[in-house]
Amino acid sequence: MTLTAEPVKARALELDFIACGITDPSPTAHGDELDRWLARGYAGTMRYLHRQAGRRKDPRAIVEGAKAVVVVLDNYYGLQDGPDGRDGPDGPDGRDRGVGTEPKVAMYARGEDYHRVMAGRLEKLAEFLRQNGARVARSFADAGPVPERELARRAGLGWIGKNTMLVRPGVGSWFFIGSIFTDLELPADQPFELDRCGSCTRCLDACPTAAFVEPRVLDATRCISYLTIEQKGPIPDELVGSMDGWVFGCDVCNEVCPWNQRFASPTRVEAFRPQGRLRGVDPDFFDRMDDAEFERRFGGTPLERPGLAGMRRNFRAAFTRSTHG
Ligand code: B12
Ligand code: SF4
Ligand code: SF4
Repeated sequence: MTLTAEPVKARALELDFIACGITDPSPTAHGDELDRWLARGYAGTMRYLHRQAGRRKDPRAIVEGAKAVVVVLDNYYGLQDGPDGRDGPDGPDGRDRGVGTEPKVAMYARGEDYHRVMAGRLEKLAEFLRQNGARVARSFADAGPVPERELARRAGLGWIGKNTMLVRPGVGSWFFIGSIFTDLELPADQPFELDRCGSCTRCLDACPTAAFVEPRVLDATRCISYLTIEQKGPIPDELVGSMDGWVFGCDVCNEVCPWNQRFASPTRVEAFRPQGRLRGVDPDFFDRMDDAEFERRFGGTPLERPGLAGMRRNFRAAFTRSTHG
């Protein structure tokens, strides 16, 4: 059976993915960047990135027999919150109460766990491939050794912005990337080769912790997202005063991007709707809580990753003032 790209893309859109492109699993053109990045220690304690490097550079080693990779984008841009809306610091009245009063949670983590939300819909797309003759159709969403941004760029879905995000013309970058490795020989799209950032440097200038070493090179060990979610142990003293109220992830380099400011539109995926988990809480919220209560309230949510000790650490750092007064 021969399947063309069009029905696959149509099925992806039906499943509320906002875009779909196809590439092959051949070695990436940017393996050297990954090696340099790892060698300079920018991955910090994310040791899995070292272990996965070989497969990230040569995606043929990820799924045996795969001949094509179907890449999809999943918009998570907030439904009820406005462009500056957050779980904090804006109150229900929309008034910004300023840093130091309410915690900010990155937009991607405000709804249901995206791994689960994406997995179900990716599996439906994989099923469609199987119905059309695929013997191999394995899906990934932010789990596994897949160089997702690079494959998405190669599938024609956007360019790598100076903030390292995949940015899509007419869309911006508020989306997740998912992929399906299949043995179907689907025709590949043209890679996205243009750099649409031009002379803009807003993301580099706005980063609260100056985490960009140069355009497209992020020292993750300075990034608030890494410090609040991935890192074990204390947040370095030097950075504690720069957390700008963020207690889980950080959206600054996405928020300031003109492509997002101009084009972001609310997701159709209800499960990404913000749940306001930390709305209205005070700086001592986690200090008053024990493990059992944390598990009851935040088990199965993204906050489980840093855990109670991590969230206490994040709150202490986020509410330490530096330049904000
Ligand atoms: C580790 C990781 C992190 C780390 C490190 C981030 C980083 N920039 O490397 C931390 C914890 C800091 C992080 C933070 C965030 N992350 Co993250 N993260 C990942 C993960 C698991 C691996 C990324 C990785 O390999 N990094 C190492 C660098 C070297 O690789 P890379 O970023 O893929 O870069 C490649 C290309 O850029 C290319 N390249 C390099 N230079 C150049 C130059 C040119 C000209 C070109 C064309 C290509 C190119 O080569 C690189 C190596 O292959 C991916 C999922 C995945 N499996 O890929 C999600 C992922 C990148 N994260 C994602 C998100 C949403 C975020 C946050 C926005 C979450 C938040 N709000 O807190 C922030 C954004 C911070 C930022 N500016 O990157 C999304 C990004 C979606 C998108 N639109 O791009 C991903 C794809 C997860 C997903 N499935 O949706 N993340
Ligand atoms: S997520 Fe925040 S801290 Fe990390 S690079 Fe972007 S602006 Fe900087
Ligand atoms: S803020 Fe400017 S430089 Fe940064 S990714 Fe967006 S367009 Fe590119």
